[in-house]
Amino acid sequence: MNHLKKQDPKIYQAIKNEEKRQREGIELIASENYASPAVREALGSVFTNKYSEGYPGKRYYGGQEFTDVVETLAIERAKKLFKAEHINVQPHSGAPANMIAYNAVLKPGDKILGMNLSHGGHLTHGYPATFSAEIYNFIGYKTEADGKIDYDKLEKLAMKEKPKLILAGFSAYTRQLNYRKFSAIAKKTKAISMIDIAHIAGLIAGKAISNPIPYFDIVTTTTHKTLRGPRGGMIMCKEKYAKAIDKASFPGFQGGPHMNNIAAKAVAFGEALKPSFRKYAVQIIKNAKTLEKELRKYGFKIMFGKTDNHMILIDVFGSKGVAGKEAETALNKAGITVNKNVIPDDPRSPIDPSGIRIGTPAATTRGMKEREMEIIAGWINEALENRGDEKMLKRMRREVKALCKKFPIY
Ligand code: DSN
Repeated sequence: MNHLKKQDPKIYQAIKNEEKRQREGIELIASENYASPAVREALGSVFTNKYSEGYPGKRYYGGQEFTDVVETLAIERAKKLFKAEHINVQPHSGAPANMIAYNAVLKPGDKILGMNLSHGGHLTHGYPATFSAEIYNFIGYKTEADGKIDYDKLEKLAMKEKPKLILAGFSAYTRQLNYRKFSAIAKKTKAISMIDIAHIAGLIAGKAISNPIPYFDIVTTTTHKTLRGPRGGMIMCKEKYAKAIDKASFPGFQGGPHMNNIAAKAVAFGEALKPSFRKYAVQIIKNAKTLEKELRKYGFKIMFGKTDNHMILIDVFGSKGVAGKEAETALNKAGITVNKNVIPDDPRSPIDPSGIRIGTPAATTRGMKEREMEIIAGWINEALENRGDEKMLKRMRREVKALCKKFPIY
């Protein structure tokens, strides 16, 4: 980064510091990962200079010979990975992808059945402070005490509310969804079925969990979580909705697609098609299950019963009397990054909730396995039990750094 170093030392230094932070700490934020050097090269390429409104073969501006190559490759590779009928790789990220999908098939005021945020849903699935919640009429469904979704209850709710769209998917839920049931309920109530697979896309691509795409009319995702690509979004759908989705993306919601990002998505999809990605996806879940088992031994209360995917939601307040924010801060001091998170019907405020959410995709990318998960669980327990002991947290930070050194990111 010689140019940057000379021209803008402040930004250069911040990047260097961030590199160090990532290198020396354990990343347990369930939605984060490390993109490969090849993905980052595509992201930093000259495609960032190009405007290319429209789609391959149908652009508004000239000079599209090579943008068409990368966008077509991204679509073809994603189709191989997910077996979708139609794919749009232009959404800038997950929230815009959801907005585009809603806009494609709904009118303002239409009803959407989505998962309640505190039960694992996402902001864009109906949280009152979002634009989508201003435009559409969201009804939330919840999980049961055993952590599962009661599909009979969901069906009754759908029959009563008659939503135009039934939305599956989550950002903090840890159990496997019954795609077939979602699809059957949508069919029975004549609703459009949609699933947001942002969190589990990499697990699906790596065949570590089953593929929901055949069961849903519309599927949205991000490309930077378990899928380990650049920050970005994507929409997959049945051919029936292809035109509406494309139109809602451009010109409906977005302007020029970020072609450097689309090139990087294509590279990431190429990586996910390799056999090694399957091993990676399987290991992510093995690591999450080991972490969960170990945390249980230390008396942590695991939400939703257990994990079937890459993340674990822990009620740290209920288990150890530590609020989510305090837990996040103590772990950060020890070099372990997590995020505070609401738990189902959290009695505390979203600003300082009862839980923390942890996930294994990033640690797995750097090669950590079950043995390291056992060590990390011990650290989490020690840091939270002794959260006021600055000396101990500092010592732990050194131990964390030493472990990280054995598992380089790049
Ligand atoms: N911020 C992402 C996550 O952490 O799950 C979702 O938007």
